[in-house]
Amino acid sequence: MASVATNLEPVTDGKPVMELKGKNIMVLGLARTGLAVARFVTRRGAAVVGVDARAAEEMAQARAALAPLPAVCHFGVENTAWLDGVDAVVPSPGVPRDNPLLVEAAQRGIEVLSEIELAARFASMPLVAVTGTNGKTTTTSLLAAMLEAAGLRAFAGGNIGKPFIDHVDETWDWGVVEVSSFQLEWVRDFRPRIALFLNLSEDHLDRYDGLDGYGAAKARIFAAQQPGDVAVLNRDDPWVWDLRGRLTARVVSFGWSEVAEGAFVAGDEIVWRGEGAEERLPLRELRLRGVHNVENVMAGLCAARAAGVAACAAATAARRFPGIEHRLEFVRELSGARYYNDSKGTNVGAVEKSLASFREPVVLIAGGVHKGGSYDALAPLVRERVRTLILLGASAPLMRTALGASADTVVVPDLAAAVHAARAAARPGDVVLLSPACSSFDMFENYAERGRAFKELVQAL
Ligand code: UMA
Repeated sequence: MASVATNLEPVTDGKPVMELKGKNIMVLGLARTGLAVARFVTRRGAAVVGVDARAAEEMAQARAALAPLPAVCHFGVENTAWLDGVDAVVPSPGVPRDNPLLVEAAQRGIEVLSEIELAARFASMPLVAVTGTNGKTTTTSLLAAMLEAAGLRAFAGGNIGKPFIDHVDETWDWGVVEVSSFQLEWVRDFRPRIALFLNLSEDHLDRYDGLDGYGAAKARIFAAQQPGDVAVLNRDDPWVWDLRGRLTARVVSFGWSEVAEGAFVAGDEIVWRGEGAEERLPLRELRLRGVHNVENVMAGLCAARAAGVAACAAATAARRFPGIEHRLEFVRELSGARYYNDSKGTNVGAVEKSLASFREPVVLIAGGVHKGGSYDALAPLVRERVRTLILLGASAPLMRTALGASADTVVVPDLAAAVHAARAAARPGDVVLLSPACSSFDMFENYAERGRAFKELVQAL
């Protein structure tokens, strides 16, 4: 990184040194993260004790991937005796803190560290880390594009797609990692030079006691930052903005109203002001749609400028950025109605932002696995924008109770029925929007599979 000019002071402190050779590492959860961790630690001379709560018959892929490695695996049961002789435990993001093996490891004084913590200890590239309830993936991808537009090699990874640890042995000028609250639960020395906290609204309340517990896990993104680092905060999010007095890093902020330093919107332009300069980016030049995307671009500009990206390069990348799959993704127009796939809208905050992005009447398809929390906050926007509400999945009865009085509501058995009901309800000029406010695991492997299924059904109409 020494050859790349940035607006950051150089790193002066040393990272903790971790020796993996000859160590026994318990890898808890053997899906994407766990397999990447197992490959990484065995490459460095460690042996793996792999554990997954799922039955061996369901784990053919994991068994095949681990067979050539020095790994002993246990499927279907979690026995604390397997911690004997273990030096450290790396849980997957999906493993909750009260998992018996993690509780027992803590009691025995065995180190527990997340995959991003382990990766950061070995990574040589500087990191930008992005968290928040919504907008993480767009901002992460956009930031990587801004760094690339400045001629820097940057990957976008972490919670999106390829785990961070898979990038550690590659050559990059910057790593841009999307990090979830789950991944941040077990970090201690994970130190992004630039860390962004975009917003906080109710999500994952099946895992956290409340908004404060969820936010506190996300705020760990700043825990190891030093005075030369940068924290990018949303001024309009009270929970996030409240952190500003408690951070070690220099705070740079974005929001809708004018500030002396940071990003804001003036008229129909994004303005970035700092270091005695002012840059402007007309909103109409962006391909991204929606108010939330204006916030994502502002956050990206703040971080890219802190990383030393010239304003013109950052603005060019923002102009060209097409958006990401499953996030307000335009699918097709049929009989005058426009169909959008927003399968990644898996919580109430995301759906609010998506609905607010349209002026047209909306036929909304929602529902799936209930993650705790309330749907009441959606009622005003549903009343204002939604012509017909089509509900599916396990959460449909709860959603009908909360929202049924605000729009014509129908409950359907599956996504195919939802798409057909939407076509029947839509009039020319309407928007048909899949934005579920729930996760997908009752009917699909994940939100991406749900989004792809929706697109296929819409294309087949
Ligand atoms: N398991 C156990 N014991 C438990 C719980 C789970 O053994 O107590 C096992 C399961 O049986 C399963 C494995 O752990 O085999 C699943 O682990 P995982 O859920 O962590 O799945 P990964 O495939 O490793 O994916 C994780 C992230 N998943 C979650 O956070 C739930 C992926 O984020 C991420 O892309 C991937 O690591 C790579 O970093 C997904 C996600 O939904 C996209 N994230 C949430 C979000 O964005 O809202 C946070």
